[in-house]
Formats: sequence, structure tokens, C-alpha cells
Amino acid sequence: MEIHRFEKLWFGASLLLIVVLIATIVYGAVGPGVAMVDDSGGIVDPSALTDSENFREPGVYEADDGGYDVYVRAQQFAFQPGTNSPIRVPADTDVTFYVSSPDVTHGFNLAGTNVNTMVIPGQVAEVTVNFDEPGTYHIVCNEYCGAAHHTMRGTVEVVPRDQFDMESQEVTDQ
Ligand SMILES: [Cu+2]
Repeated sequence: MEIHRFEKLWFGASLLLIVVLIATIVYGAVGPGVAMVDDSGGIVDPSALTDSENFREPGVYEADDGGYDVYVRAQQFAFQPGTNSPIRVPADTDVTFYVSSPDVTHGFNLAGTNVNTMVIPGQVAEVTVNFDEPGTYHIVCNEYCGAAHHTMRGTVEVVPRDQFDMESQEVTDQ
């Protein structure tokens, strides 16, 4: 059977398009490091967050691996810490956020980053991020949580690592 030259050409081009399409889907799924937030943070008693073994007193803690752990309580209509006082963390360092809620479902989204998770009462949302740019990042609650939901926001201040270490040193010296 004789196959026309153009037919062969288009057949080859169609196959190539299929391969490119599959390659872009595979890259999109694994390449940029985008992952779903899973349930690795564990469960807590929403009525007594800080009594739970997975959740400490809200604040910034130095982790064993040289990174930082940040415990955040999301509650109608503030992040603690974050809303009344900014969360200060160093740049170029792994920072793990543990966020939980004692009342209703909230959102924890760091605008301009891919940190974006639901905060469900009884669960700890765990997200690790490494900020390479120092600066101010805004925390937004993106799950409707009540009448003042639109006012629920906070701030994360990312400072250069050496400046952060110097400041912590000063605090320790006092
Ligand atoms: Cu909200």
C-alpha cells in the first residue's frame, strides 16, 4: 500500500504532538515541586490546641535541623502570631508552618508564594517553605470564616539570615 509523503509527515507530526503533550503534563505534575498539603501534621484537640502533642504554644521555634518551626493559631479573625505582631523568619532557611484552628475552617495563604492551605479544626496543616527573597509577605485567610473574614490577615517578615542570627543573638544576650 502506498502512503503519501504528506500523510507520513502529518502522522509523524501528530505523534510528536502527543508525546509533547504527555511530557508537559508529566513535567507539570512533578517538575515545579508543587505538592498537595497532606495530613502529615497530624490531628489535635481543637478545644485545647496547645495541650496536643502536635501543637505548641504559637510562635517561632528553632528546629533541630537548623530550620525554623512556626506554630500559628488561626482563629476568628486573626492569626496568632501574624496579625498583631509579624512572624519574623530568616531567608534561605527551611521554615515549616504548623497551622491549626480552634473554631472554624480558615485559610492560610502567603500571597506571592505557593504556600496555600486550608486550616481545619482538629487538624494541623504543615507546610515547609524556603524564602529566597527577604521581604514582607502577607498572610490571607481565603476560606470564608464569618462576618469579619475580610479583615483576617497577617504578615510574615523575611529578613536576611545574618541579620536574623544577629537579632536572635541580641535577644539571647539580654
Ligand atoms: Cu476567613
